[in-house]
Amino acid sequence: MSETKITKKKKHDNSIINHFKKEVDEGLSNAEKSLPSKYFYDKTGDALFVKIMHLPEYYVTRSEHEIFKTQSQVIIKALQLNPETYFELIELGAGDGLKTKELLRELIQFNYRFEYMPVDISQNALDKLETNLNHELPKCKITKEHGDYFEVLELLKENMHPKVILFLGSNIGNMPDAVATDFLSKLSDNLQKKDKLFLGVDLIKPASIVLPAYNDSQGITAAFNLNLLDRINRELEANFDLKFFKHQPEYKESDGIAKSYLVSTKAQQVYIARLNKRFDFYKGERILTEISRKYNDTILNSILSKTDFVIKGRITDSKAYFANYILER
Ligand code: AVJ
Repeated sequence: MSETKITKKKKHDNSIINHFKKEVDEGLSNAEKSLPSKYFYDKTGDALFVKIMHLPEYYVTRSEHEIFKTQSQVIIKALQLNPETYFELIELGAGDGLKTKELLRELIQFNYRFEYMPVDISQNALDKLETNLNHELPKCKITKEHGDYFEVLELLKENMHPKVILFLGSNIGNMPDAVATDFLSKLSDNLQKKDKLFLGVDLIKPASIVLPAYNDSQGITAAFNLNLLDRINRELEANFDLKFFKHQPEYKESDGIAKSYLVSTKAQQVYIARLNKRFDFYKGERILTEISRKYNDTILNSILSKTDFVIKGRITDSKAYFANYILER
């Protein structure tokens, strides 16, 4: 007998929550506590991230947006797109699609034949994006996919249409280099010879610029980080007292990795009902909640050397804060 749509959805939801439980349990049981940053993005987290993207200190989005706004024809040329050849434009972690819209507008204006496929971990963000695009760019054909980056790889094998993968916003920076290497290898294994990856990365620069981007004066990034504990409270029936955890960002230009922690400001115990477990925190103990790696050509090349991707081009903003690389396998 075939399953109903509702049973399927319930099963899907169950598997998401079980995954969440498992990863929270593992992360908080480690000697050095950590939580996966992908769980930032619930409804509250999405809204806070939209605020982050507009913060004066958060140069990341603005720099990449400038590239899309002022160099969309350069992008189209670099991707060797042809108006006659149908292609799929697949965006990993599409979010609100603000930057991509600049490119979509240009492609539609010049009658390129393509379908836009945004992928995101947040169903909420995807639904909003679809509504917005139907309104602003009604000619754009859009098919959304809900899931994390790895889940979506399989989808790429479904047909042989030429593909352009957008992986923007330095989202790859949330992965440790070994994970990024593994992910890019798997991605290239799922692509055909002439397919392209358009990869946006934040470039290594002084701490005086990077650190404020993760420690804004309005405390939005702090709220974004702390929302992770609140989400655990809500979804896993935990009792984290947010008063006693503090946002703590770190960045050294010499290692090029911004890190966000939540510090326990006193010795305390937290109970997570849905795990039926207690977790002890000593005063000053930290949970690593996010890494945001910054890159240069050397670092990127060392990652790519273990994959089938090669660099075909590089576009930067006027301040050279950010780079979009064109990669081909
Ligand atoms: C969306 C992962 C690129 O790491 O800069 C912003 C997320 N975290 N402020 C980043 C984020 C804190 C962002 N990425």
